[in-house]
Amino acid sequence: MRKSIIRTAFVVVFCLGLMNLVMAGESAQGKGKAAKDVPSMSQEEQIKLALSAAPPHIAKDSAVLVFGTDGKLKEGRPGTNGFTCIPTVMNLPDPDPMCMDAAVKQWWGDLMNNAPKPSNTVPGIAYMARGGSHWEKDGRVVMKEEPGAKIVKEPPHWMIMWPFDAKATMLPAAPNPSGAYVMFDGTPYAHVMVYQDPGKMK
Ligand SMILES: [Cu+2]
Repeated sequence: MRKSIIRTAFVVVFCLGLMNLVMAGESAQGKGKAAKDVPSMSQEEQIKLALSAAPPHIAKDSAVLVFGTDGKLKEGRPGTNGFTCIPTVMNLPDPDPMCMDAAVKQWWGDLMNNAPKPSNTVPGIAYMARGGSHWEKDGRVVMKEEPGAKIVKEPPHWMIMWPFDAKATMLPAAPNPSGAYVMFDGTPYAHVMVYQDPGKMK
């Protein structure tokens, strides 16, 4: 009797363990699918791509995060200037690397963790010299993929991560020929987009 209870317990624990493994494998696969191209690159390729987001004088001393085989970001190399570069933001086929200061790293981490609002206490700066993409629905920029939303490309730009309000600042709330707008206007993750090529900054 005692023995069979122990055996049953063992089988249950073993099966739960297997289930966890399978689930971990599935979620890693899900992430891998969205991030297919970049995480399959070598560490050196990912570092090179990440650093292409910032002007050379910033890139040369920046830390870099790269995707490990588990699809999660890990340290690719340390830095000394307070900036961190990642090889992709949205994991779309078009490369969209970003270099960010400490405040944006915090902002970005909060966004990735679905925090209700960013916790950076000072405005942050981020560079996307290769450009990027956003989701757009009915002419409005939306934060996430949703039914009816399409991907729209962004030219090379840099950003100020601080919850500016389009009405209060009188800045546009959508991309326009002036080259500046408040992205995610009306949300805690609002920030100013500046269509100016960081690659030309010195
Ligand atoms: Cu933006």
